[in-house]
Amino acid sequence: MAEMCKPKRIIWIDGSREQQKKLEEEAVGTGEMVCLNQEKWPGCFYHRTAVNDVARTEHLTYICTRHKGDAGPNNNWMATEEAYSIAAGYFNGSMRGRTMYVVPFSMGPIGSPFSKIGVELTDSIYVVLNMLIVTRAGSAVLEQLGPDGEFTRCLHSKADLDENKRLILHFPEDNTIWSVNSGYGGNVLLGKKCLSLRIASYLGRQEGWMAEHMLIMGIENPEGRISYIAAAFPSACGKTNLAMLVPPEPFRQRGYKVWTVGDDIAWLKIGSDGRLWALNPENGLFGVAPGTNCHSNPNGMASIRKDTIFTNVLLTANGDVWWEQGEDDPPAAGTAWDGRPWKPGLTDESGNHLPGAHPNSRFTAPMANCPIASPEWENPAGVPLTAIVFGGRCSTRVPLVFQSFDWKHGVYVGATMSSELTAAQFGKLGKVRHDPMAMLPFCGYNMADYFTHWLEMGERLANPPKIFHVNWFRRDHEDRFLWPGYGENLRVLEWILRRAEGETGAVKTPLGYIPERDGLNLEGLSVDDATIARLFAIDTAVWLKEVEDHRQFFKQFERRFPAALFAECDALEKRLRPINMARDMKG
Ligand code: SAT
Ligand code: MN
Repeated sequence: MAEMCKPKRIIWIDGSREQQKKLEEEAVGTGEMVCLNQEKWPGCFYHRTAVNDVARTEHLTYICTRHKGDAGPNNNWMATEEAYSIAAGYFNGSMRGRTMYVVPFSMGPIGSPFSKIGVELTDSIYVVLNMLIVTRAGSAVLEQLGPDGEFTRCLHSKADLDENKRLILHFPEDNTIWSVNSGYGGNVLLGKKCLSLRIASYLGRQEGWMAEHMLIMGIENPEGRISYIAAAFPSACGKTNLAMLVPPEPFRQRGYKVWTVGDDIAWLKIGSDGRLWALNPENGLFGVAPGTNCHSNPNGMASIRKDTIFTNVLLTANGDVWWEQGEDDPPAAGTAWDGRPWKPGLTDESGNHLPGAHPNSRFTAPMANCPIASPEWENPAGVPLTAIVFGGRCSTRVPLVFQSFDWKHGVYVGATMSSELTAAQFGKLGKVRHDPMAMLPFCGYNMADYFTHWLEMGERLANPPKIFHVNWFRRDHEDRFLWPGYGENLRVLEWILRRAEGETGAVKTPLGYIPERDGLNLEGLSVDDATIARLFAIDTAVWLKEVEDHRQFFKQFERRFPAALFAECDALEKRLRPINMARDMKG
């Protein structure tokens, strides 16, 4: 690789604080990072990416396999040899005059049977400093690897940051990732989405486990029993906030507590007890800054108080950072995410508001900073799941919460998830797209085979978690959210746990089970009956159209697609037909 990239020198990352400090100083020296006001932000730094490089570029992200069918219609595909050869052209001499850093890292606690090792070669000091936070990196990983252990080969070069030559390539058959001409998190911190989701999902299918785009949290009830939930939502739909939720007052008083295990990725394995166990392979948080404040996520705010890297937020002359819907009023002046001078109220030629922080600006913080990090978050065995929750951002159709009838139906509910696009991916904001299990951009193989794998996992689970769907984002006619969200979401999670543990009844609807009247604990919350009715309303005509849309979506996978999920379409359609509905309601 060094021969191809031609770096000036090579540095091995040992994971020591001394080396990290030296790299921080060097990055500040070259201007790649800015040292923030150390009184207010101890150990914190700032970085700005190129203006054309601020979110994952899904259209430049490829799964490279010998056969196109193995990547599936859910992925961009390139033939293995062609991909290597095009990218080699871009990598050729790309590190000239630069340092190549060798970053050995472990996803999952070093030595855990769950964990996977990778080695990332990169010419970006920013990548190194981020990897030191979001993964466990350094010499201890090499020791664990031994002389002939298997690892994911990760190569990254900023090259010229030329977006016309940007490629994020995954070679699952070779356990290899090549990323070139980008400097943005999800494209370049190769342990994260590239390894822990795309490559890991592929390995998981071969090895009988699953890699999922899920947060993991523990909920402790007043008796001190902790139950764990994993929840899949697309990027920028509130996974970090939910994972760190603060219980609403009446719950807090009764002794409810939340414990964060992970905020983005879960690796799921079947335990010897027949339950599904979840591990967070990451070591840090890579969260969206805008909207993060002491109301939306006080534990998130506490997590970024020190030793954090801020990317593409607003920077002030005195080393402070700011973002929209953050904690404080905007500063009188600063430098915006795109490097331009900024002041409050700034607009472009057409009068559009110009934000100081990019909507997808991020913080990178050690998980250990999180005040409610679960004592189990580094348990090499993971935590046992009571429930899996799917969710998306849907303004209209989808009820606040429903439970699937069984595992198979739950897989259908996950497979038919859709969500409105957010700033985390290039594309039109608000456009609705199918995003099965929130894995559309992250499944490293044909999703037809992925659904089959989900179904097979269910068959192997003697005690499967129950599967639910939530939607915090339903709106009224005036476009206002019907549900208050944030901490109040615990009310829904608490119902989910009671339901999963068989402690409460439910009402059967065509979509699944919903809470009985007074089933949700709404103590101390002023949501009227009419609002609750709207939150749970199911428009049959709309859902009948929706089933047809599910079928069309499934059809693109052709013959590889599992028939069991088409059967679920038929079953849902049948339940939605009025005559069946009347009978179901009675029975
Ligand atoms: O892809 S990132 O890891 O940069 C963030 C996300 O989209 O979830
Ligand atoms: Mn994510």
